[in-house]
Amino acid sequence: MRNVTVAAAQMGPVAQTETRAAVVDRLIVMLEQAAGHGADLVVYPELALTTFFPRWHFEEDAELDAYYEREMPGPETAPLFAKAKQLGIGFSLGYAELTPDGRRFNTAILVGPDGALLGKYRKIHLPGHRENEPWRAFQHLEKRYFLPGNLGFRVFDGFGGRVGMCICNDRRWPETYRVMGLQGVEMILLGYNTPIHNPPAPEHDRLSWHHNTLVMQSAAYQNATFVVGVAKAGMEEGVHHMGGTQIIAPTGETIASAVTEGDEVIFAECDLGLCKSYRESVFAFERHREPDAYRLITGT
Ligand code: ING
Repeated sequence: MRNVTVAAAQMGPVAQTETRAAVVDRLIVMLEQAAGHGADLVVYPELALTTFFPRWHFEEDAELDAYYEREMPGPETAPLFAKAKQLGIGFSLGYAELTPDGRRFNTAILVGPDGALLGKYRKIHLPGHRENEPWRAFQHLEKRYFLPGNLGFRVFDGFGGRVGMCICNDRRWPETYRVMGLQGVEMILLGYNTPIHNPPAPEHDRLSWHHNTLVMQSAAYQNATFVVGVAKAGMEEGVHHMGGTQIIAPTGETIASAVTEGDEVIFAECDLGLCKSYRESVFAFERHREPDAYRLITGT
């Protein structure tokens, strides 16, 4: 038994005017709740420190820069790192990263219970569009505000197992999970900000929850891994983001679900050993996969 007690810390809306300090206070409240349940690891959403700013078109970079972190931890996020280390709890956190040489990424980090940085991921699948499209009820300008991630899909040793990360739209692409599956991942952590309404395809809106669960459950089963999906939810600056935060076992079953669209911590005690039952039978990759037949995907 290699048990990891994981806490999925769903967030409600973050207002445009909400300060980093106020948001960090909310994250710390959920961290302390998680400690009360004996959590080893807390998973926060994508872009957890700010409102989902890609919904707007900014003319000036100066206005845009306000949403990015130049250092992590920085003065405003240090209290979260300190509290987590004091409580002996690891966490993953999504934020907008501005590198010293001016590159912008949609980033997530994994921090161990001792405060050490275990891993970093930069979002690879950037949805939406690059130019302002005024016909939309709201924009989705991730292709304008971020570069595609340059760190690949990696798996890190931590919490007694193999832990990977991805971000939001990445969860809709099966390749995301298989690349980590081939590295022996046992738990994939992902945060998301998902508007229920998708302007180019409103006929999909009613299926938002179905699609959210479908992609994560199938990935967990097909790659013999736990998947932890954590929303920033609720009506945020006039845009309704779905909740749907859940913890999924390698069986493909959801074993914990959020029931609100606000700040809500859900828990599951995950025996990473459960992955073996699938990894050594139906999904024994080395015995059953046929890479020569997949060349159209790999482009090799
Ligand atoms: N958000 C959305 C997501 O992939 C989206 C984009 C919304 C895709 C609605 C499809 C339908 O969950 C982010 N941030 O990637």
